[in-house]
Amino acid sequence: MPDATAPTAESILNGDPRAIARAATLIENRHPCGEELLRALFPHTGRALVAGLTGQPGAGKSTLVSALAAEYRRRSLRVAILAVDPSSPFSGGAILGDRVRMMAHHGDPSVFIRSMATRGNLGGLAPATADLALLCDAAGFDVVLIETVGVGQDEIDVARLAGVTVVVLVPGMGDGIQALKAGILETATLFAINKSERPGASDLARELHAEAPRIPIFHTIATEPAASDASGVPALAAAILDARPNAARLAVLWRWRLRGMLLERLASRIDEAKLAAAAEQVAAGARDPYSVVEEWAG
Ligand SMILES: Nc1nc2c(ncn2[C@@H]2O[C@H](COP(=O)(O)OP(=O)(O)O)[C@@H](O)[C@H]2O)c(=O)[nH]1
Ligand SMILES: [Mg+2]
Repeated sequence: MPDATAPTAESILNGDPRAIARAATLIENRHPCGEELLRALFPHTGRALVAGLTGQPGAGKSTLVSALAAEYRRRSLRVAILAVDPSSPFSGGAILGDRVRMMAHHGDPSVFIRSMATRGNLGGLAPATADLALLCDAAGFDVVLIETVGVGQDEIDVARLAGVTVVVLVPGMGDGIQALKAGILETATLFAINKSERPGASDLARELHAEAPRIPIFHTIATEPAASDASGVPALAAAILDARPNAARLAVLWRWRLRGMLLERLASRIDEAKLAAAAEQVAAGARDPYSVVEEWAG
């Protein structure tokens, strides 16, 4: 489907910021032009390191992402930041807050920042975010940092699609570890205990180590100057780069990703009117649901 507003693959490969922003919008809206573009760009991807940072609201993820971005810029790496906000209508302020925080990088063409709203995203959050990460990869960004709130399944899915997943925790979170266990803990590549100047940081580290002994733990104070060793940010930034997934891990990631893409495509084929009619028949006892599924998907 030709679209006058769709940027060329070449403009993305050249890192043209306006082209990247327009492509990101097409991809976020699941426009067919976005997919066409990604298909052309795919052979030029695979260089970027994609890291997801997840954790409870207020853990300091945005602050930490901004600090990591500053550290990577210090190393002359280009950084893309994708901030995924929960779909709650109460989160409007959070988007604004993140924007303000990220102003530190405003005007730096080597930092691309995108806030994504999950609300009204038809195809699901994870596929759109993963596609945006590919776009940034093709556009030449060395590191893609995805901030996601580790609360819902959608967010866990986002974390699962990143090559490296940093679970951000804070001391004194009480039974927080138990709550985390359900989903996000097993997706962790690294733990960051942020606000580690607070009491309880070493207790939390002990608890985490008992729970997941093989996952490295970093102590950070994201509000300290990023370059200072006291912030713990240079060490975390280096560990993220070192955790680059190997070929076997990438295949696992792509298996999840392909499954998600297939489900997204199949879901889009469901004829809603036909579905509603069949549902009425099943509800009235005129048909059994198994034969409906067999007839459509068999
Ligand atoms: N004391 C302290 N405060 C922090 C630290 N990191 C972030 N904060 C503060 O925690 C609050 C929430 O941070 P934010 O980055 O918005 O958290 P997010 O919701 O996880 O993105 C802000 O007021 C930050 O300034 C830290 O290491 N120590
Ligand atoms: Mg945030």
